[in-house]
Amino acid sequence: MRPNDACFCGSGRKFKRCHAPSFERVRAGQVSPQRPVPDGVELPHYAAEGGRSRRDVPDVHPPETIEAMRRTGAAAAEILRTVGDAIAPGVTTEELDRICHEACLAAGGYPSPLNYGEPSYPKSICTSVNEVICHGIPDSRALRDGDIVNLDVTLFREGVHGDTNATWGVGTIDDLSRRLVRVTRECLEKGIEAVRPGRPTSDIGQAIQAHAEAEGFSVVRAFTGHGVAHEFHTGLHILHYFEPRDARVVMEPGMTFTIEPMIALGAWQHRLWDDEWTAVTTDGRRTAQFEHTLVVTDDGADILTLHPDGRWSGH
Ligand code: EYF
Ligand code: CO
Ligand code: CO
Repeated sequence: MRPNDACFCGSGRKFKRCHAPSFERVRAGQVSPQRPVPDGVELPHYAAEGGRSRRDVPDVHPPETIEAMRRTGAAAAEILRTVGDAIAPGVTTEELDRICHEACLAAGGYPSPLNYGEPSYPKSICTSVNEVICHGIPDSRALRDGDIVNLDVTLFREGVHGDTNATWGVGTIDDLSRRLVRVTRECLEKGIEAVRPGRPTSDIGQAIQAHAEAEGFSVVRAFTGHGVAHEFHTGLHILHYFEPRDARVVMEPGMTFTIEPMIALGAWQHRLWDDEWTAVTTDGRRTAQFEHTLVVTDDGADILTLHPDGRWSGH
């Protein structure tokens, strides 16, 4: 399709003024030096030297831990909202990282992504634009009118992590991107509704996959929800598609984990950029994601990363 052709979507507008911008691939910008963390901040074990989470830890927690996670989760939700409020055309993802980093410290916590993993992640937030599925590294690229951007915030405070993310449109976005963002949020809602003690974790992926595919979208397979509490990631994996082998893992009251579906317009397969972190779709089409940290209750789930005003971030 050439720039002056009528757009394939039937809008009657020229391709260049309609869907062409959403076919442009995201290109990496410059990554600035790591931000300092002042003395006195409570650090997770990997903060100084990098490294992964300890996977072989319990996923069911006592009430004191759940209450700490509720406080940390609410603070993470407030930070996500604060950073999201700064989204606008022309704002760089590096500026969003600065806002997140400072907000985590101001809240008396540590931005969990900073120095996490092997090789260690260099920033305090993940910013994933358009076809970037997850783990986008903030850089000098400015957001553009029509982009979609996911912000993934995790706060470590009181010895526990609160992990939450949401997707926003930047300026005015096309109808298909708007529908992708809405359906992705609905996928997370349906995943949360499937949480029930005594039921297998595979119920969650089954509910999410059914909704995404009924809407003509696909579910990214390679990245999953995870157990979370004192460690950022435990050995518990929450798949966002149906996997019968997951029927062996049964949900219990006090169990804490994230659900974080990544839903794609086209192919669900991914590849990594040369930075070894940034995951993109193989066909370059867009994805969206929403995430909450949850606890299994006696009759369902509580969202631990709910904003104190009860509203979800993103739109
Ligand atoms: C290929 C990391 C990145 N991993 C997971 C390190 O659960 C998360 N978000 O909801 C999550 C966030 C981050 C993260 C931030 C940095 N990492 C590890 C392994 C592979 C990878 O990217
Ligand atoms: Co997250
Ligand atoms: Co997560």
